[in-house]
Amino acid sequence: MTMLKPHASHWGFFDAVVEGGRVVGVRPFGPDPFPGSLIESVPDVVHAPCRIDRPYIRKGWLEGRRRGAMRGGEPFVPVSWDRVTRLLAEETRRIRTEHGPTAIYGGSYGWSSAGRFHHAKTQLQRFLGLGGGFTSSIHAYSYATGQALMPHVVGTAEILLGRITDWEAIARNARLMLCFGGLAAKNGLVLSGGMGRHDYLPLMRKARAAGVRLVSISPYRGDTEADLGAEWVPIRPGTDAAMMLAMAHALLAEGREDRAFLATRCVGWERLRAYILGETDGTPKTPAWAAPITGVPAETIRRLALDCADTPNMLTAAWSLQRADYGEQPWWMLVALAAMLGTIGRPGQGVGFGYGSTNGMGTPRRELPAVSSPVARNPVPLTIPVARITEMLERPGEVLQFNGRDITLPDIRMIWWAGGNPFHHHQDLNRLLRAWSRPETIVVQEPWWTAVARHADIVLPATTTLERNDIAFSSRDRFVRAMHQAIPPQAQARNDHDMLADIAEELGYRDRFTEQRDEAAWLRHLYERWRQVCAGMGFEAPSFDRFWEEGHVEAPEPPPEEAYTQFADFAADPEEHPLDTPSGKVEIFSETIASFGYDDCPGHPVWIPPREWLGAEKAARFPLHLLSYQPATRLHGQLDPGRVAAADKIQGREPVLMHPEDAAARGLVEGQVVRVFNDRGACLGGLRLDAGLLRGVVTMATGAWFDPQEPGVPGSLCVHGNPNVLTPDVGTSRLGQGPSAQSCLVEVERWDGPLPPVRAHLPPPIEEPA
Ligand SMILES: Nc1nc2c(c(=O)[nH]1)N[C@H]1C(S)=C(S)[C@@H](COP(=O)(O)OP(=O)(O)OC[C@H]3O[C@@H](n4cnc5c(=O)[nH]c(N)nc54)[C@H](O)[C@@H]3O)O[C@H]1N2
Ligand SMILES: Nc1nc2c(c(=O)[nH]1)N[C@H]1C(S)=C(S)[C@@H](COP(=O)(O)OP(=O)(O)OC[C@H]3O[C@@H](n4cnc5c(=O)[nH]c(N)nc54)[C@H](O)[C@@H]3O)O[C@H]1N2
Ligand SMILES: [Mo]
Repeated sequence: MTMLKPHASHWGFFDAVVEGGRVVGVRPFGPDPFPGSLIESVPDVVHAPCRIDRPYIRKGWLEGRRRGAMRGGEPFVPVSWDRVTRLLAEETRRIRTEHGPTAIYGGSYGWSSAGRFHHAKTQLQRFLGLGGGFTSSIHAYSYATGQALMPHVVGTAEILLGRITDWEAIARNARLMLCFGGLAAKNGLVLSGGMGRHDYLPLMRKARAAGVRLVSISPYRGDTEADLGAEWVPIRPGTDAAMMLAMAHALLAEGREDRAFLATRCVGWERLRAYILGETDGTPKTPAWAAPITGVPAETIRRLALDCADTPNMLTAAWSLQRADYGEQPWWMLVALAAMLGTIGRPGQGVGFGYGSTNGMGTPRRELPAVSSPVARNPVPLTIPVARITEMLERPGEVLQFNGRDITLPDIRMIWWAGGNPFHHHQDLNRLLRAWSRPETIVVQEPWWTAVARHADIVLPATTTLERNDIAFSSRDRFVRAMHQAIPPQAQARNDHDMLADIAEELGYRDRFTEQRDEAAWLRHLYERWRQVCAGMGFEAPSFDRFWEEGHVEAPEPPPEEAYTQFADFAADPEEHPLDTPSGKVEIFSETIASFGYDDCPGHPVWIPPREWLGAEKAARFPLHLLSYQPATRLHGQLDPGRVAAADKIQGREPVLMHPEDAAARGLVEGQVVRVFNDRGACLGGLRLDAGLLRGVVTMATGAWFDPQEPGVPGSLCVHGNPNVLTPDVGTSRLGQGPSAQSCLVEVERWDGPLPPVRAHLPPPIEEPA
């Protein structure tokens, strides 16, 4: 018998087609205009051979090789749920007693799954918080730098993660949109929490049809869909701040800056102006100065600046620009440019970040409350910038400077991860692997044998979303989805909530953790709480039972005349609606940031050459700039074992995109396996030629599962193509301490050796007990 089960994922809503207890297919969600192909991988991954079937413990851990043990290379031994539950309760108690709660790292960064109740990280942090606390992380890999910076500049991080000026307002009012980093269509395939509609491309097309001229300033032509007809301005990676400064110079030279806006709605303009004109450092930031840095002709820079002065416009930059050395600078300078143009808060104009970074950015919507599990208070006040994890493990007791604070790094004895994969997301994996040897115990909850599970001591098999009931919700989408359980838990997998509830029971706080609700009671509770708040906001949502039966709730679309422009109130009346900055205005110069005394992020935007870029000395040895961007065929590491990702690989390896002339210069040909390397590591990839790349730039998507040829040995070749063996692990600056993966130089050569097998999608060696 065939059954259809309403379901949802970060890559969209769908119905699961179930036959004989297996998910055999998917049907896209009816109202979705552009469902995308990622859902097609769902049946493959749910029933993949690399599902974790039982709880496991690393053999060496059982034999006492804990602190100092190099993880990832040893077999695992299966254990029963009973035993592992008791053992984890004891271990958690012991670590807390001997070393205090800060010795447990529970930052657990990662996307988990779309369901809001069974959200693994939320469940884990609730468990650890109620149990006595843990060291946590702050900010997201996506935009950590912006999260630290923007509150100083415009008083809020909403300009990058919240309700930004919507596409409706842009289509109606703007006639030019400058997109640093383009508007990559692949990025709109996903939304954290899932979505009923992939509105991303349709909204861009609508703006284009309304007459908005799009300019994509990016090293890669493919960053904007061909049918959007965008002009392509190729730029060297990491140099956007220089181009923006030169645009500012061009505006100044023609007297086109909006003096009234700068005087009444900004502070610190005079300081930046002096820098642009070269009064403070002897270097005027002219277009001719920027041309050799950026590779963009001076005349193009000048013309674009003047076009902005002549035409109602929106400025945007991809989130990727700040995942780079000194990533604060291009974003801050983009705000300063919009301030010079006086566009901030004008209908459909100004500046916003991430229109090209995920579905839902700029989608017209009404504010809705969130459906979410309650978080528990963490009694430990210690949070580490999310991308400083290796440093935290390497330097216990030492001080890390961050956004005006001095953080004393804790001595971590236990790491516990649920719903994230540092061996996917973190930079310089060989360095992480060494630091990862320091704790005594590492616990990972995972449905699959991902790289983080393989590098754990204690592995708990989690169900996938198809094996439980849940509710999907995203604040950037109008739909709420009922996620019906489609199949029974596979093998001995259990959901994250239940496994933690049992450990909490051993530790004596089960009822505080569960609040004495089971799954069904939780879903009803979370929904009803949401429904009540909605009612207060004028939206009458149906009862839980009706919602569950119908499969989704749709909140009405706002009428077009409600098109939203961010900062409109402020622009209209800055006295009545000041920004939440110290001055109440846009801080082109920030006294607060200047007072930190960071030379890597001074008081106003500047050009600082990245540590790694095509203009660096190091480029003599590693002459190619590697951009490791988001994958079109999966979500990070998720869905990598599925058919969509598999179809894109070349001889089973992640594609490396290269300009045909760069390939010819190295004697390389399309479809060949290549070795990508630098001083930090090496991986294999499959060569794909693309004349839409700036010469000297190569790209690899993230997400091919880390597959070291010799597991557990730092520096080993990744045979599958995970670019994070190559990327540097250094904070953007002491202000943001964000990841700087995009500042990465490499070389590429032919791989002549025998082709090592990819084993990442098979279970690791397992030893049955005698
Ligand atoms: N070089 C480079 N690196 C990058 C980036 C880049 O641009 N370049 N981008 C960065 C960015 S922006 C991000 S957001 C990160 C993403 O990094 P992550 O969010 O860590 O990546 P995911 O692969 O989504 O990890 C989620 C994990 O949760 C697991 N999971 C799914 N459902 C469940 C569940 O129900 N229970 C449990 N216990 N686990 C579950 C999945 O199997 C998966 O392993 O990567 C970052 N890394
Ligand atoms: N399909 C799919 N979509 C995703 C994700 C996924 O895993 N799969 N992940 C989601 C997540 S977690 C996030 S945070 C967002 C990230 O969203 P983004 O950060 O916007 O995505 P990226 O693909 O890393 O980068 C977009 C483009 O920026 C360009 N770029 C890189 N460096 C520079 C530079 O220095 N200057 C200029 N001008 N351009 C540059 C690159 O050509 C790249 O293609 O994507 C989300 N969308
Ligand atoms: Mo992200």
